[in-house]
Amino acid sequence: MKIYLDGQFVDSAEAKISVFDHGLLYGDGIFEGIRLYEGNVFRLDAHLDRLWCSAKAILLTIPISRRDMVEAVCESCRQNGLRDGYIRLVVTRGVGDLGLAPWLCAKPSVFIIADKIALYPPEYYTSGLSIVTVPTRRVGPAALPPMVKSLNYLNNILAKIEARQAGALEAIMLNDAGFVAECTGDNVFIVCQGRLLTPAAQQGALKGITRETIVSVAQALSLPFEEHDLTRYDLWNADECFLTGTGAEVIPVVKLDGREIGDGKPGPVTNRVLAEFRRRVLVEGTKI
Ligand code: PXG
Repeated sequence: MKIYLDGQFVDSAEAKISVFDHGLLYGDGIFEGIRLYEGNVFRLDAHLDRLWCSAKAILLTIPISRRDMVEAVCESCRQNGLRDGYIRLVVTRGVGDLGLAPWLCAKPSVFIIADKIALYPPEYYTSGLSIVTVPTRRVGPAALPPMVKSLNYLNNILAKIEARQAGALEAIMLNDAGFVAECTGDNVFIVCQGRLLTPAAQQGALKGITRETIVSVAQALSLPFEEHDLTRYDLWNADECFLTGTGAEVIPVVKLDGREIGDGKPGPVTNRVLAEFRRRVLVEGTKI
C-alpha cells in the first residue's frame, strides 16, 4: 500500500511519524474519513470544507493548497488501484518539543491512507442494530466545539468500550445536560410522527457529512426535518431510529437500552432514506 506523507507517496512500512509529533503527544490535529464509491470520492468538497474549518478553529495552517489536497486524495486512490474504499486524511500539528506549545512545531504534517473498507455485516442493514446508552459523555461545546473533527477521540473510545462490554456495536452518548448528542462515530436520527429529528451540533453532535446528506435526502423525499433536543425517552419511544456516518452510511437501530424501537424492525422511512442515500453515492462525487 502507498501512503501519501507530506508530498511523497511511500510504502506503508516507510510511512512513519515522529514520536515528537504533537498529533501523537497531545492529539493535536484533525482528520477526515471519506468514502470512494465506484471511482468517485463522495462529497470531497464538503469533507475539505470541514477539514479547513476544523483547522481554522484550532489555529492550524494546512501546509498545502486545497487543489493539491484534492489531487493528493485522488492520487492516493489511484496509487492503490482502488475503485471503492475508505480514505483517512490526517493533518497533525507536526514535530515539536515536549511542551504543549504548538508554535514550536515547525510544520504540520499531512498524510492520507486509502484502503479497503471494513463494513458492518449486511444483515445489520436488514435486521437493525441493538445499541445502548453509555456513561461516558460527549465533550461539551464549552470545552471543544463539537464541529471540530480533532484527533481527540478518548471519550468516544471509552464509550465504544462501554458499548462492547454491554454487547453492543455502538453507543448513544449524552451531553453534560443529559440530552442525546450522537454515537461514537455516527450521528443519530429518529422518526417521530412522520418527522425526521436529529440533535443540533450545539448539543454535541459532529456536523456529519452523511447527516447533511440525509437532510437533503429528506427534502427530496418530502420528509419534514428538524434539529431537535432529544432525550433517551424520545429515542425509546420513537417510531424509527437510524445512525448515519461515512463508514456506516445509514444503519437502522431497532433496540436501545433493552427497549424495542417501534415494532423492533427497520422502519419504512429508514429504508427509503437508505435507498435514496445509496442511489446518491453512486451518482455524485469527484472522479479520481
Ligand atoms: N460523529 C462522530 C463523532 C464521528 O466521528 C460522525 C459523527 C459521522 O460523520 P460523517 O461526516 O462521517 O457523516 C463521525 C464520523 C471509523 C469512522 O473509522 C468514523 C467516522 C467516519 C469514518 C470512519 O469509525 N466518524
